Amino acid sequence: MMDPESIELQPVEKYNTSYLRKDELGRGKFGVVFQIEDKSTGNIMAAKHIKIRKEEHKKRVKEEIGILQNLSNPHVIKFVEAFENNRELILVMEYLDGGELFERVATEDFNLTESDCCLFIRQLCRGVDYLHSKQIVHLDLKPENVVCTHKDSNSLKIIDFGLAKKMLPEEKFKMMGGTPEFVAPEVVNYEFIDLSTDMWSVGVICYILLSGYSPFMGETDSETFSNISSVTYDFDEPEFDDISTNAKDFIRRLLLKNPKNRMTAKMCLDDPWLLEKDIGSNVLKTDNLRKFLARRRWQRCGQAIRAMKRMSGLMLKRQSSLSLSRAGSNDSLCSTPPLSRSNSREGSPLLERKHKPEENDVSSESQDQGVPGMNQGAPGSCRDRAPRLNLLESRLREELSLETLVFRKQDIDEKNEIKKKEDPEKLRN
Ligand code: PIT
Repeated sequence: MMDPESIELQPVEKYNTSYLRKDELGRGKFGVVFQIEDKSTGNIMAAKHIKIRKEEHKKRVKEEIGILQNLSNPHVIKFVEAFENNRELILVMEYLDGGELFERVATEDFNLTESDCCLFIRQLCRGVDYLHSKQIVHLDLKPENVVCTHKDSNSLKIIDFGLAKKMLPEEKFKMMGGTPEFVAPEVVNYEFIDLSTDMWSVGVICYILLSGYSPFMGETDSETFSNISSVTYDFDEPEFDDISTNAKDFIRRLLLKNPKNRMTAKMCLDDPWLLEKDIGSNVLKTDNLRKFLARRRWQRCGQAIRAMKRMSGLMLKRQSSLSLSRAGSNDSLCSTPPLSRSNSREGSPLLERKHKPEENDVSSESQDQGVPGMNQGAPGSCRDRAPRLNLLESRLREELSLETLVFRKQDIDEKNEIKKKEDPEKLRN
């Protein structure tokens, strides 16, 4: 792969003259994806707009472009071209109009069977096998990043290479990131990762597709991390009664703590389940899957609330330092409205968990950075409220697109605490 620094991109002016921006398709890590139209051909494409604040971030996006440029596979999104100016990078890609896989199969009129699940997971494994053959690890495989190519076809593609990495020979690499429910034990434990890290996520996606349950989901992120690290999951839910043993074995061969023991994508393609040997033919109930999707949407709201809290905390901090320098001014009262305590883990009434159902009010706020004095603001006169709110709004918009969480150190520490209590010996190893 090229050195990311040396990737030369076209100017954004050219993008503006060549394409017409249409609907927003979604928000992913660090960017907003729009549907666009090529003015000269009328072709519809997708464009990811990424705001750049730091040089370091630009380098990362160029690394993503470097990866995308070299990919060509029926199960991986096609990259077309990219543009840049000082503030923004724009990635133009093919347009996939089938929507997220899970959204599609969870509709009432889609009669999902195990055979359909095989078809989808096989395509996912083909895409992953292709990436892995190029030593590329995706690192953010989750249901939202598996998209159907057309409304009336069942073919799918992998999107969002925002965390992807080309593994260089001999290079050891650790990461902290991804979405808690889908990350592998080695990510949670900040150990070395490799291609097999993606295979864990394939196992999680498969488990959810078949049952609508998220195998490691806990009440808090720490609990989720703890379940992942101890590989605490089962097939006890009644939804698994009609699922074939081959399907469960397939998942069991992926959800293994030791990455070396997991099946590779190639091995998956030869697995009896993916070859559709002895699989169930029942129509699967997708009520849980619909709940899962509702919860995922809700989680994004929860993130929005936390983002707002963080932002208003920041605003307050700035405000108080300003008001200190303007002693006597009433400006310190100019804050965004205090946000009420939003409790519960992303707060969803639809929370569908597998473990520890007894507590239902564990506030994720307790894990948030405290915002001293946040609720002490009172309405007051404020000369510069408008520009501040604009700043807040634009920062928020960016924060809201952070679907992929960057783990909080507290969660990991808390998880280790739980582990220590459970098995003090294990933690020492
Ligand atoms: C589509 C349709 C759609 C989403 C996308 C493309 C997103 C693609 C994408 C996003 C990324 C990335 C690569 C591809 O790195 O619903 O045609 O963040």
